[in-house]
Amino acid sequence: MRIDRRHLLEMIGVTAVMAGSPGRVPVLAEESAASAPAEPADYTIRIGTGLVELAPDHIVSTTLYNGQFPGPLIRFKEGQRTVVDIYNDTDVPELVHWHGQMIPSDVDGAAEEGSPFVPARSMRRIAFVPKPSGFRFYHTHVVAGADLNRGTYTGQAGPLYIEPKNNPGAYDQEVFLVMKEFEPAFSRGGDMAMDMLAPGVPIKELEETGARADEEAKGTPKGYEVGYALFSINGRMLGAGEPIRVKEGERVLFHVLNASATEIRSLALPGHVFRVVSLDGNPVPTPADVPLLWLGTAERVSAIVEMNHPGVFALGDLSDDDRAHGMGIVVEYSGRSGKPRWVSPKPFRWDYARFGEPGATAEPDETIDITIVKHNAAANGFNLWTLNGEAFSMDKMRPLYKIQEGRRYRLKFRNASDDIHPLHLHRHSFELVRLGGKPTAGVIKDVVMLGGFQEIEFDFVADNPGRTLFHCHQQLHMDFGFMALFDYV
Ligand SMILES: [Cu+2]
Repeated sequence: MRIDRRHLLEMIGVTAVMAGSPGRVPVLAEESAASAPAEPADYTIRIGTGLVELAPDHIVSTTLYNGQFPGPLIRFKEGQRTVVDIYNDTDVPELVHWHGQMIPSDVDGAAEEGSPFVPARSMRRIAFVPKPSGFRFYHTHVVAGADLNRGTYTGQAGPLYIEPKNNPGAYDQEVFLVMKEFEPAFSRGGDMAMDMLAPGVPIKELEETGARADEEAKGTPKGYEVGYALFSINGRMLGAGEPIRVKEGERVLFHVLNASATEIRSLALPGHVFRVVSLDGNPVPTPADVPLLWLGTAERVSAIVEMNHPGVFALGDLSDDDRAHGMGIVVEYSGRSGKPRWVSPKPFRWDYARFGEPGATAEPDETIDITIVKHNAAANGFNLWTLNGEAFSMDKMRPLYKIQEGRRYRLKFRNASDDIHPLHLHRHSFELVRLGGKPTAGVIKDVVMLGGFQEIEFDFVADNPGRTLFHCHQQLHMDFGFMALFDYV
């Protein structure tokens, strides 16, 4: 989606009109019930079923925000109180989660933290002060379980940018890219093994723990996985939408979001390099050039590409099959035409530490060890996930960890499974401390990929009181045990 001011103003204008649509009884959140009801909303999100034309011969029906995919680009101003009306036109309760923002639990949009649902056929008004600045996003946060018409399998996701108080911006064009699959289906086939994270050497002890869990499963094969028929960037299959039009010498700032429910995505532009400037919307200490990007579910990368190789190219995923089914978008230099070119890049290991700085992070006040184990097909044919032996219970909603405001916590994850897990902490960001035994500092994120049979350590400061959810962002994992709650004492 290309951004221009006129378009943005139109979008705001449209939503302001929709906020006043008649015939509905608003259910107001407690917070706003006390404030003036006449206050107009700054934004309105409408959840409802609609169509997405991925290509003329591929029109899918799913649940959308404001009738479109991706949901409208929202631009908040850092530190400026914002009122959002969320209308739920569906027959099931919904939740809008403000991913990557440090806001209170009741508006964060996670039931586990105590955010109220937006009831079916009703609305809810929320208000909060957006922060911190940078590239965030918003998406549904309900349990999908075995229902592929719910949760992040639907089209409920949209990019969100929180404008900093002062914008540096040394670029000519800003382009938001939302990567997303459609038409999901379960299969018995195992996850495709992916080996793209540094350092990539499996830890023997974790392999042994994983093997013991397999033995306990008594030869039960692995549980269901999800595959997709259609792939898209900004809701269009490769070649079906408008190209990104560039001029030679231009510096284009790409904000890339992996809005997949379950997949890890990659992105390359033949003949060009990405200068990564931000991860998950947070500027990195060492911007660095890379030939391609890897993004776990819900991760964001902001990167500048200098357009110095005129032609027509596919900016696309490395997987030939996924690209053939739509995962890409055409980049077209002015004055150039023809079929988009694709050249597969050489293998490249993704290493977050490349963007960090040497030197040590602050010492934590406390370290929490968490071992992740997969129990094959233990939940009605789905893999069940445990953290230190416990699968999260949606019925009990018991906080596993008590934390204290002001303290710095180090989370040390040990992955005794062969899957990559995009680990996500709500309402806080964290600093990467150690990746596969290698120290780093200064990389601030809210989602990080943990490779199969690997370890990772990150620190967060307990600076936003309230229930805080931690989970794997892979919908199939979070729905089947891979969650934990932190609560402030
Ligand atoms: Cu996971």
